[in-house]
Amino acid sequence: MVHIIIEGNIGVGKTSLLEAMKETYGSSVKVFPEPVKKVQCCAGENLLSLMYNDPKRWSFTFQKAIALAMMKIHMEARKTTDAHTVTERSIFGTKIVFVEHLKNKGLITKMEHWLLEDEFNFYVTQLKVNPDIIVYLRAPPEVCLKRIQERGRPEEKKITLDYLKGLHDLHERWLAPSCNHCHNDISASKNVIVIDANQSKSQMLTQLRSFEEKLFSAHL
Ligand code: DGT
Repeated sequence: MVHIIIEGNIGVGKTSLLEAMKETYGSSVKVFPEPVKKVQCCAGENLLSLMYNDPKRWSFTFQKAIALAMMKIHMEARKTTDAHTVTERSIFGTKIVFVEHLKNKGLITKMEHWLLEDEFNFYVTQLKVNPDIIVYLRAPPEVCLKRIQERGRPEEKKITLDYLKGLHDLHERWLAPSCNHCHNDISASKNVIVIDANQSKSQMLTQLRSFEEKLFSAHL
């Protein structure tokens, strides 16, 4: 069985693709949506909202919560033996994109960064999270911003184009095939399928289906 992860910027359409895969492949795939609901209601508070309103105060707490929630999903996916698994985001994206961005912007301290890295290294080396393939949904940050504004999650009102550009660049460094920096990280040594997400949900699915053979035989 293959463990697939879906990565891409905020608002790019990961949830839509996940739903389309569920409809298309039925019980042969088990999908694991993002853990964002867990941070929208965390010990009675909305951690997603706190993080966007005061990133310096809450980003470290947020990353801890997301990392643990992600790991629970990875562990659950690993236990699945009767279906391919598809998870929305991964512990790798958490570290390589979000934690890196927070460090670059000075929104976490050096010590907080160290703690998050230490935790990540433990998770990946000791608990052996091992995805087979990454599907990278790629769209211009302007398109992602438009979709975020259209869906209108109240917590996300403060998301700026600049923020999305920063996240986009980190995704590109990690997963875009033409980039010299990619494939230099533990997870990016895996197979990557790049999907043009500047398209409708059905067109994204059509693109993905053209990679079916690679997708479902990816054992590295
Ligand atoms: P989609 O289906 O591609 O539109 O994806 P979204 O935007 O529904 O889901 P996602 O995972 O990109 O993000 C949900 C919210 O949580 C969004 O406001 C970004 C935030 N988020 C998720 N993971 C992280 C993280 O590790 N760090 C930070 N700072 N924010 C994160």
